[in-house]
Amino acid sequence: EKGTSAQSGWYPTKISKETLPMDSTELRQSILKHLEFSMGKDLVHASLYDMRMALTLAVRDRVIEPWFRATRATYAAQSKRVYYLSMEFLIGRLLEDAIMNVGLTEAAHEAVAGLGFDFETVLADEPDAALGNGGLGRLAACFLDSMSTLGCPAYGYGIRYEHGLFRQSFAQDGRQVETAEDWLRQAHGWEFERPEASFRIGFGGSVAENGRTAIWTPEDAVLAKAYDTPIVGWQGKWANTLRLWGAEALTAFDLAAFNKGDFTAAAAPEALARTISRVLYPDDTTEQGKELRLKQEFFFTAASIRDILRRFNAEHSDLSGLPSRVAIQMNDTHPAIAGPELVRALVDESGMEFDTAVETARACLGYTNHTLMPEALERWPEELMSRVLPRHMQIIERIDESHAKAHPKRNVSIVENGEVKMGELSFIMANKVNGVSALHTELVKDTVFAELNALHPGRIVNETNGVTPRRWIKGANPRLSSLITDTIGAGWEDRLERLVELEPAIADKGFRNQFAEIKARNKRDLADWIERDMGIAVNPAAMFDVQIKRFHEYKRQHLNILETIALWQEIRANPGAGWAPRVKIFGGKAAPGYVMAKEIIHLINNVARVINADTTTRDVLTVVYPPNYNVTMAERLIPASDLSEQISTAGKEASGTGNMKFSLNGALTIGTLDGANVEIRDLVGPENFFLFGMTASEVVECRKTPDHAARAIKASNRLGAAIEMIEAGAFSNGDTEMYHGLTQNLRGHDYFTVCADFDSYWDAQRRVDAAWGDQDNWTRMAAINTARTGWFSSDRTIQGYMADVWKITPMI
Ligand code: HBZ
Repeated sequence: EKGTSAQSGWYPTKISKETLPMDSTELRQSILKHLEFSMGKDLVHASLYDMRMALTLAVRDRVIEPWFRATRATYAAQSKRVYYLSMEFLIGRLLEDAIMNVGLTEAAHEAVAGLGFDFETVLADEPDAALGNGGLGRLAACFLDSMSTLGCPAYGYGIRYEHGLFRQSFAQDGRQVETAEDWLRQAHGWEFERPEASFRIGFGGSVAENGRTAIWTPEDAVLAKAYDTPIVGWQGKWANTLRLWGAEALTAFDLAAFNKGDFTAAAAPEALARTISRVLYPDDTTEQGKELRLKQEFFFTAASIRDILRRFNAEHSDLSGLPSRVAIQMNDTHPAIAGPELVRALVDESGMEFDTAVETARACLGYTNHTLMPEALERWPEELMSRVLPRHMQIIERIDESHAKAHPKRNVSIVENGEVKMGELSFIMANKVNGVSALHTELVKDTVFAELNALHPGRIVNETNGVTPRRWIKGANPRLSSLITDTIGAGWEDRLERLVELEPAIADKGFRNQFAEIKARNKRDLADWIERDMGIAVNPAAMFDVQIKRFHEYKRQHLNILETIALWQEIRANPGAGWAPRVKIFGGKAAPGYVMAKEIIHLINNVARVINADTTTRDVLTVVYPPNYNVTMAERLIPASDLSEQISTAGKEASGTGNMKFSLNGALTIGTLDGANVEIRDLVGPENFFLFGMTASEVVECRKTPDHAARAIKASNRLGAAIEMIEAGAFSNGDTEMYHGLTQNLRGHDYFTVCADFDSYWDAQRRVDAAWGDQDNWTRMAAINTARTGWFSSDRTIQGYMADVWKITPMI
């Protein structure tokens, strides 16, 4: 431990062992051991990467004990297990979370500092695991944390993408530029490779009838190999497994081709097989119907089903008992092939009678719907399905036939107009179907699945989304966490309903001052980061007004930027009117092929450039849009936010989960009656929520007037002027064509009713300004948001799934 470091400018601080608490000493020894024996370095030569990996491995060691214990307890109790099948797990960084959950935060801090490294810098060295697009993938990650915290025996199953969600930059004058994400270029310190858990996954080929069963002979096959990551819950009481499948060729290398000197051909089989787990599809709203996507879906679903059956068969002999031991949750329709695949395995491989197999599979399966947007509902051409999965196509047709026979009066089918509708397939093969917020579940019943709901009353249930308070409060907002603990005592992290105990304290001025001071400090930290990272100076005393989420027209970032333009004009017209100073912050990515969303991104960057250059409004209005929004950036932004923008067209946002994170961290919401906003407003009270806009049914009504947008523009000078400024080239150096697509859409059919909701949004923003004027009252409202939103813990959500869908009781 002597000498100088490979990094210049630091020297190991000498700390005698006696002064360290036990854990810190032990951890330090463990880090040094891993530096030496896992990384092959001594401290003197250890890079930041080496230190981060050594710490990761030392912490991982501490997770092994609860992991084994949980596995053994589940096995001994023959307990039912949950299998959460998801194309996406948007995890972010793991190290800080794991350290927190095993109670090593202080020890790790001390040990790392004692070895001469800055703890925060070491944590920040970990790349985000960005194996997801947005809400759906992040929800899956929160669920993993909650299932482990609650002692719900569970496996997450997904794909080990080599490249996660693309990196975003604004290199081309404010346009989104995508580059490949590369998290696996470095070793992934958390995972265990499991070569013994490998399955051959076939595609294509032919089917031979064989009496009641069939023999499918695939044409191609790849190997699915398991990689396990332990997911430890709060206080290390339980740990589950995230099992991600990587694709490999069955034969790694074509030696014959190599020997003939054709090196490219020699590597071809390997390259081809690997494409299946190569990259995450970056589109979260439009269904692209690509063959590779179907193969990805089948690849991970089939490997998971085989793994589940292997585990069951190792413990039991009678497959009729499967539903009492196995609950499979399909996260949206991406794993919908689980139904037919399970039926195929039961019929073709175990000789079960077809109808019995369908019943058995259904008793195991649940399906979560995350969207009503027609363009996001998966449909596969029958031709493609028959070619890639011929046996599954037969099974789907048979399921469809017997469902139609059982319900002759109704007109619902899985296969229609040459397409296989995965939503209908999932519904019919699941024993429970759930929406993700109260409003969304009602819309699911009344719209997409109205017919099926009538045939199967009671099958649709609601499980309102939630977020893990460990990552989103304890980890992201340590200052607020300390205040909560000081006020209501320890133990709220896994009893988040206890946040209501904060409410009496809110009447106390001293408490409010502390609450305000925490927000102020978080904002100063964020302001420093913005200055360092983007070179933009923002006033930390201004209101931080934040909209962070994927870019989509229904989420209406363009409504926000139009209001920003109008506000800028109004401030210029009345500079002395005592404007509430604001920093408008945007964050988010657009699907690479989504032209309109990318136009909106480009516009925001150009509006930011123009407004930030205006010295007359600089003190009261700034626009910042840091590139490459991800989980880690969310952890930085949310605790520093005053105002949360949840402004989707009513009826379009299934739930939202960012909205919950903001409320919990003491931001007020400006929002529509959409998704879980409705439930947030019910809990915090209408007086602590800035509501605007049409309701879902009013939106539907509004669209019946074909020129609703033109009328709204005519009725609103502000809106008209803002659109005209864009058209006049005010944000495009005089180019009047640059945003033509966007402005024409707004003036034209404006499907997402930006124009019709504009004035209402403007008025709500001015109510926000007025409320900001009374800082102490603002703090009171913000603290009420924290105190009343404990219900949005994903622990509560998972308890709902366990009781209503999975029928599992917790093990701890
Ligand atoms: O799921 C989101 C909803 O938009 C949001 O309202 C909800 O809170 C969240 C969790 O329930 N949906 C998605 O994030 N959807 C996807 O990410 C997606 C990804 C790939 C697809 C389709 C959708 O092919």
